[in-house]
Amino acid sequence: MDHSGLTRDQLLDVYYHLRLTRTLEERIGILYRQGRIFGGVYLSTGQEAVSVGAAYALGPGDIIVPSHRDMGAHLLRGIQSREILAQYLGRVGGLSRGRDGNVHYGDIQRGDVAFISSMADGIPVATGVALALKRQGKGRVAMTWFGEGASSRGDFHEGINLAAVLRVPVVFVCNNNQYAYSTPLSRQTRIPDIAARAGGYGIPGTIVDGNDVLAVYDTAREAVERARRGEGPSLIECKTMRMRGHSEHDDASYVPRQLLEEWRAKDPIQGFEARLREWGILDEAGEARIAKRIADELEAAVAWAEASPFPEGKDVEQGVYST
Ligand SMILES: Cc1ncc(C[n+]2csc(CCOP(=O)(O)OP(=O)(O)O)c2C)c(N)n1
Ligand SMILES: [Mg+2]
Repeated sequence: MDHSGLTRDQLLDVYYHLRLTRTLEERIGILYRQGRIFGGVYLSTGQEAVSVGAAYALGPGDIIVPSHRDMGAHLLRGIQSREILAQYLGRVGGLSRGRDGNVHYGDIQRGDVAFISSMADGIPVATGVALALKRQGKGRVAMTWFGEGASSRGDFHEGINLAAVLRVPVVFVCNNNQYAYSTPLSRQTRIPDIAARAGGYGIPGTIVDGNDVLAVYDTAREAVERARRGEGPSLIECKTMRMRGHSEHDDASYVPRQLLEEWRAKDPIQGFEARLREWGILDEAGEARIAKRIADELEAAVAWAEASPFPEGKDVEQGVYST
């Protein structure tokens, strides 16, 4: 059986990151419903394999430009769950040091470019990052994530076209979760596959089962290797489903229940767990150990975040202007 060339420890690490992503986001959802979070909360529940699988294909020197549903990518880049919780709680310990109450965070030191809220604007930014990396000539690559809705915006087309023409080392990962807020795919584009858009720019476009973490990893690894070889960008379309509302204030009542049930049966974490068990890599005790490790980590993380103070008014300009 092919395990994507990953060792047993790496496979368990992938599993840990999938579960950490889900559990951390569930915790954030609870904090939101308790009224303790200031901004909106956009979860990746049911599509965690897109950010985890793709980010797992990166090396330490690579740079990510995630979007609002890519918690797994932040975690794999070394952002700590406690920093993310402090971010959502608006505390000084958060990545924007209390200046933002949700998703606009990253850390350039760790190769994580903060999310830009304007949909698809991460694409030209990732192209610029990749141009800088190409000029450095060290074989580093950039990877960016966005939704299928974002792929109908101008920045997507201009950014990908420029990346293709300049042959810069960037991987474009589209999470096609069927909805852009309340708009289903069929009402925002006539094409069924976002990957087809790659053809318009002369780059490879691949469709992958976005709920199969190893399939996402395999496809991303190929695209990353191609970029490292100097062969330019690729577009990967991960077919998945948004299992929550657009944000936690939205009950997604406009999404057919039947569709959600179909996708619930294809849950990426349960599916991967079943395979790990089949391969003899995970058993009940191992699963319980990982669950406990995550629960303990998040307990400590929430306590750490809550102990972190709110920012002081006098520091509001700190880090805002270039000095
Ligand atoms: C230019 C722009 N238009 C509208 C919005 C409001 N908005 C935020 S997320 C979103 C939907 C995005 O859908 P998609 O790209 O499919 O990503 P998903 O949320 O499904 O992951 C919209 C319309 C925005 N942030 N930026
Ligand atoms: Mg979408």
